[in-house]
Amino acid sequence: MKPLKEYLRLYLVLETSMLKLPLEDFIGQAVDGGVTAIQLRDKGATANERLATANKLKRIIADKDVLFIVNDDPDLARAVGAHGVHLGPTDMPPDKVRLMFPELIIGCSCNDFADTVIIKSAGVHYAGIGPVFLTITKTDARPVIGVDGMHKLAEILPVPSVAIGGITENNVGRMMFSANAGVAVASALCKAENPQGIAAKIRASVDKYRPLPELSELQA
Ligand code: TZP
Ligand code: MG
Repeated sequence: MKPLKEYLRLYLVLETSMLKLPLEDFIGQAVDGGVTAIQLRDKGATANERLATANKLKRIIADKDVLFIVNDDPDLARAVGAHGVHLGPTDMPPDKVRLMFPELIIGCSCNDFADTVIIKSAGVHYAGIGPVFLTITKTDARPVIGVDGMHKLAEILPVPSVAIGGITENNVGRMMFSANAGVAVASALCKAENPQGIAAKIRASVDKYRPLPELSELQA
C-alpha cells in the first residue's frame, strides 16, 4: 500500500441512497476518475443493509487500489475486512478503538480546537475537518467552520487530513492551500450522472495544489 496521505486525495463518502447509477458502475467510474478512498456511510440504512453493502463493496473494490473505511462501526469494519473506521464525537472514543482494534486505520472528525487535542493524544491516523460549507448530507452536522477555519485546524494537526462538507468541483481549489492531504466528498459525487467526470475534475484540482513533499520523504 501507498502512504496513507496518498489515499486521502479524493475520499468518497458513500451514501448509496443518493446514487443515480448501480453501485458497481458508480464505484467503477468513481475510481477510474481518481477516487482514492471510499467510506461506507449509509446513515439511513439498517445494520443488515450496511453489512450487505459493505460486503458488496468489498467485492467490487477487491482489484482496486483504494482505501476502504467504514463509518461509525469498528465491529463492522473488522467483520468485512475494511482498512479502517471513521469516528465522530458520538462514536466509540478513538483511544478505545485503537486498543480494541489495533489493525484498523482510525479516522476522526475535527470541527474545533478541542478535537485536535483528542486527535493528537488518541493515536488517530487521519482527520476529516469540517463542515467547511453547509451540507445537505449530514443532518446533525456541527457548525460550519469555513475555508479559513478548516485551514487553521489542518495546520495544527499532526496527522494528514481531508476537508469535508459542501465540497464540489467548483470550490475544491480553495481547500488545498494548507497541510491537508485532500478532500472528502459525498453528494457532489454520489448524485452525479457522470461520477467519473466529476471525480476527475476534483482530483485534478487536488493534484494541482498538493502540498510539497516533506524533506524526509525526499531523502527516503
Ligand atoms: N461530516 C461533515 S460534513 C459531512 C460529513 C459526513 C457531509 C459531507 O457531505 P457533502 O454532501 O459532501 O456535503
Ligand atoms: Mg459517526
